[in-house]
Amino acid sequence: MKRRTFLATAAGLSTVSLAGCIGSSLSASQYDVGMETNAFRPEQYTVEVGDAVVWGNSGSRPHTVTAFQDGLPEGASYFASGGYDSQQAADDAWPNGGGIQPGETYEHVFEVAGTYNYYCIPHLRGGMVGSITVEE
Ligand SMILES: [Cu+2]
Repeated sequence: MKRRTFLATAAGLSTVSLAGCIGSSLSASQYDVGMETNAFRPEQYTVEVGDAVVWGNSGSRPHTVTAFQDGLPEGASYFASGGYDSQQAADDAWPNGGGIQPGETYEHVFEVAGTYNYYCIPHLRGGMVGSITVEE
């Protein structure tokens, strides 16, 4: 019993010290598109059909990857961090769901060619938008 308590406390302490670090522990090799203050970097990214894109929160605040439903390529499936199947559902869930925390990643595999526009729910007004181009 005592040991469990000690371990739980130690885990709590290490979480606090990590949160105190500047930035996240992600390295640029762990993701394709970074998420920083009010920006996806790079804002435009190109892959081929069947490729996965990995977004990584390299900043210090939670972000989302949320597709704009309008203009999705025909036959493409909707995508959003948190796994929502519509833009409305993703918007409704925020801020209780869909967040990608600093140091976390989100991945989506693109099966249909075309251009996909997406945004970050809390930072849309700050201009945090991006696009993925999927080539045949
Ligand atoms: Cu954001």
